[in-house]
Amino acid sequence: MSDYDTVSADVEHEDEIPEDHPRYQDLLTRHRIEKGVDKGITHLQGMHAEGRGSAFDYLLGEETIPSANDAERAAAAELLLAERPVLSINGNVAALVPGEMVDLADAVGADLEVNLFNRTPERIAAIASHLREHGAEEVKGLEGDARIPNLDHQRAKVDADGIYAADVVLVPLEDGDRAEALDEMGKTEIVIDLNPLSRSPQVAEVPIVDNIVRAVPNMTEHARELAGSNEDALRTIVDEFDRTKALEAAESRIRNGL
Ligand code: PTJ
Repeated sequence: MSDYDTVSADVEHEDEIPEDHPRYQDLLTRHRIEKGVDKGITHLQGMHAEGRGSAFDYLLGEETIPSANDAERAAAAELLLAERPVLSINGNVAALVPGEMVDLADAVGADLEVNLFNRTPERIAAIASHLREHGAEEVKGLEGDARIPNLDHQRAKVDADGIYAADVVLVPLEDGDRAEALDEMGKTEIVIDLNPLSRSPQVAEVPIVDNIVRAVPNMTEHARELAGSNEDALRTIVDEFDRTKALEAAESRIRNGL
């Protein structure tokens, strides 16, 4: 019998998932993605992305490993130092952590921008109103009046006064091409991705190999704790973070359980 057999597949509300289930967090995450698809927020491809993420998380031990915690602290410092920080929201992020992204934006003074791989006006509007239901006051991404250079199709569209003008961008669960194109624009990128070998964390200044449901609340906690720190102290946290070591530590945990 697998761990999943004890929970019915057609759970209506997430409160029905027993919190003492050994795979509680994974079941909750799957449920939120399914609901996101039902609501027109999450693309069907988001289910595949979730499946991949879930497999990596299983191998990580479904916990925030120490190097990921260091990355989350460095990311919080980087966002606090930024002049124009933006948190990018796609269909998976909106389904999994809408209120948590609003809290993080509030803690670091960042804008929220909907930025989709599979961009349609309907999904943009659905995600923006979902974020507003979770407390967001302003949501960018509806204009799409600028383009990320060297990237084709709709996924290059961003707001001129949002991601296009940002100095630091958080891009969770991101497609590798866009992460590379943002990197080429000179943005400081913070990426959350459970696959340390994916191109997005590989190009990020701060790669966070952790489940977004754990990473974002932890970044907010770090940001609130660091909020009173001066610029030098924040800069030291950023400078002391070693992105190569963090990626190696995550890969080693996944491959060897170490
Ligand atoms: O909503 P859209 O149209 O912008 O599309 C969003 C998806 C996620 C479908 C799109 O960006 C996509 O196809 O992304 P990829 O190329 O599948 O990359 C998603 C990455 O996120 C993969 O490397 C997964 O391992 C990782 N991932 C999935 N779920 C989580 C995750 N990382 C952290 N936390 C998760 N819960």
